[in-house]
Amino acid sequence: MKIYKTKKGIVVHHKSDFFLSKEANWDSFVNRSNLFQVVIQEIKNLTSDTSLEELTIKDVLAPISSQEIWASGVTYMRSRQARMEESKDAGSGDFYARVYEAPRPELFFKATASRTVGSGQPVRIRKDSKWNVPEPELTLFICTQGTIEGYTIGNDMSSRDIEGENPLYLPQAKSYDASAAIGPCLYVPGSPINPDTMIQIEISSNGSNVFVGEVSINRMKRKHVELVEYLFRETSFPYGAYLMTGTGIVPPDHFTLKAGDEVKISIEGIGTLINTVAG
Ligand code: DO4
Ligand code: MG
Repeated sequence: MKIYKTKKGIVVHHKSDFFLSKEANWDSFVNRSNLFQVVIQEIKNLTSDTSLEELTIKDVLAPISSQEIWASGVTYMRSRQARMEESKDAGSGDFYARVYEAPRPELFFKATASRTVGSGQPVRIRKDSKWNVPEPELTLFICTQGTIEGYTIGNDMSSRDIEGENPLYLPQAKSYDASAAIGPCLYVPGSPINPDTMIQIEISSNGSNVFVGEVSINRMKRKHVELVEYLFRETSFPYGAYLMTGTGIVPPDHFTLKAGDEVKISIEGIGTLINTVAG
């Protein structure tokens, strides 16, 4: 099942049918435990509407209202290696090796809805940064009770020169206007996502591919429930929360995004998140 936040309201796509929910409030609709089961019951009382099938990219909004987006770091070997390399002059490479092995994961606050864009909307790079990359990440949706109810695609836009200069600059490298993209929908499969699910990224500049990459989520060092357990330990989320699970794909060091580039991130079962870098 896929749940879309659209300009027309909340649209549920299940099997080949599309339904417009009677509930218009995103927070109340998604923040429920056993989301798959409760929505299955609700759509039994709705009539499917084929016109909703024509939802264009312009009608789809980021699947977020009052939820906070958090992110996990250094959960894949590729991220550990890239962070150690970028921060070696700051003498902080060792911290990344340590957090990769430590019981406690790296978790950081990424964005609220006001700094988040959906598919089809521009992401931004900071004007005071010269080295910027997208980070394609499977993103969990967790309800207030702490259970994983769904998934979306996340782009954790990152300024590598800022985080590499000093790890204490991480919040500035990660959190600024339009630094997070999620979408195109909230995918609610009703059971945990297949561990062999692939994440793919394609970056194009002036119509030509400049970077492609892929990784399976089974390459992640930590379990999803382990990340969620730490996130919810001493923090409550009255509207539920999103948690980006870290990147396993980092472009080579000479690569940086520039205005006009298009970033396409696809995750099997969820769809494709498409964003252009703002000028
Ligand atoms: O520690 C820096 C950020 C790590 C991160 O965002 C990732 O691994 O995806
Ligand atoms: Mg990341």
